[in-house]
Amino acid sequence: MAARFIGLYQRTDSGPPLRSCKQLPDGQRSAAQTQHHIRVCNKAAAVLSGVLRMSQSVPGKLCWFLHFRVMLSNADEIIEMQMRNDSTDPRSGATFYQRYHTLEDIYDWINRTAKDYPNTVKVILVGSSHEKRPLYALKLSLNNRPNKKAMWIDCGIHAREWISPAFCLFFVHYSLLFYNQNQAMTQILDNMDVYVLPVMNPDGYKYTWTNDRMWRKNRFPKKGTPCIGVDLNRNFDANWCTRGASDYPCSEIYCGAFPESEPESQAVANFLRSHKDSIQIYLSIHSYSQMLLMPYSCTMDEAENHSELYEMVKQAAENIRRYYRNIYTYGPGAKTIYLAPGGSDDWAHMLGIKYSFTFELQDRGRYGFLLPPSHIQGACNEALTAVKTIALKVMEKSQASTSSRQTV
Ligand code: 0X9
Ligand code: ZN
Repeated sequence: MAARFIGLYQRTDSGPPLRSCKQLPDGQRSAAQTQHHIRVCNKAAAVLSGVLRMSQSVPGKLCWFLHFRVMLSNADEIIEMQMRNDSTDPRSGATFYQRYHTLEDIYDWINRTAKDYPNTVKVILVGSSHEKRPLYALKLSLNNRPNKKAMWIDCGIHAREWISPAFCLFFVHYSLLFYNQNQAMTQILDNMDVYVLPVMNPDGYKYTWTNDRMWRKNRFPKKGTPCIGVDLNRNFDANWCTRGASDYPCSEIYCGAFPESEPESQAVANFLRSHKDSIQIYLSIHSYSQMLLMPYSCTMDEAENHSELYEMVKQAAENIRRYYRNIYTYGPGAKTIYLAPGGSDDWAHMLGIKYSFTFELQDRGRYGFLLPPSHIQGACNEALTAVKTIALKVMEKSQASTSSRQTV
C-alpha cells in the first residue's frame, strides 16, 4: 500500500525522533504556519525532513505529543501533479527538461541520446542495482585529444531528490547543445570528458514513483528485520558508520553491513578507482537546501586542499547570486550541514580526486523534495553555473601547473 502524505510539516519542538504517531484528522489540515499540538498513538510513522509520513497501525502503546506547523497542506495533490506531468500533457508548455521523468523514460532517453550522438556519447554499464536494474553512465567526449582529464557527475543517490536526475539530464542536453555555442561549456568539453550517471539508485527512484514519494535509501531487504534499504551516501569507506550514520537497519541513514556492501555504491567506487588517474573532479548532486559542500563531512578536520576548495565553492555561490539572485551557502559538509560519514564525496577525495563536491540544489524548504516542475529550469541553471565555475577553475589550475612544470 502506498504511503500517504497529508502535508509537509515542520516540527516546532525539539523532542525525540518520532517513531509512532496518528493520522491527522481532516480538520487539522489547516492553514499554513498555524501551530498545532496533538497526541498521537500506535501508528508507524515518522517526521522526516519535514514530511509527516503515515502507515499502518503497529502494535504497542507508544504515544507522543507532536508540535508542528503545516508547511504544505496539499502534498498529495502536488505529488500527483508532478507525476501526471511526466506524460506529454498538451496543456503544459513544459519541455522534456522541465519535467520529471519515470525511470523507464530515463532509460529510453539514455538510449536515444547515445543514438543521436554516436560520435560523442557512449553508454557505459557501470554495474547493477539490488533489483538488477542497470546503472548506466554516459560518457561525453567532444574530441579525441590524448590524455584528456575527466569530470564525474552522479545524480539520484537519494531516491526522493527528483531534481537531481533532472539536473543530470539537463546537463547532458545542455553540453551537447551548447558545445561550440557557449564559451565556458566549449572550453570545458574541449579539455575534459564528462561521465554522467543520471540515476545511481534506480530501485529507490522507481519506488518513489510507485509506492512512496519520500523514499530515500536503496531497496536492500535486510534479513531478520522488516526494514528495507541502505543509505548509499553512508555506505562509502570514509569513516564509515561513525557519528552521523546509523547501524540500525530501519534508520534513514543506515550505513549498511560494511563499506560498499551495496551493489550501487560498489559499482560507482569500482569505476572511480579504475579511472582515478583521469578523473579530476567528482560531483554528487542532491537536494534540498541550496548548499555547495566540499570535504569533509565525515570529520571536523579540514581537507589538505581546504583553501582551494573553499575558494571554488565561494566563487560558485557568488556567481549563482550574481546571475540568479539566489543564495547558496557553502563550506565543508561537517561544518555547513552536519557530520555525515560514509559519503561518496569524502571517499572520492580520499581516493585522490581532490576536487570533490556535493551540491544540494533548490529549494530551502518551501517545497523541499517536492520541488515543482516549474522550478526545474531555475534550479538546473544555478547548478550549471556552479559546475562551470568549478570546472574552469580546476582547468586553470592544471594548466598553470603544467606550464610551470614545462618552464622548469
Ligand atoms: O546527508 C546527506 O547524505 C546529504 N544531504 S541530503 O539531504 N541530500 O541527504 C549531504 C551529503 C554531504 N556529504 C557527505 N555526507 N559526505
Ligand atoms: Zn541527498
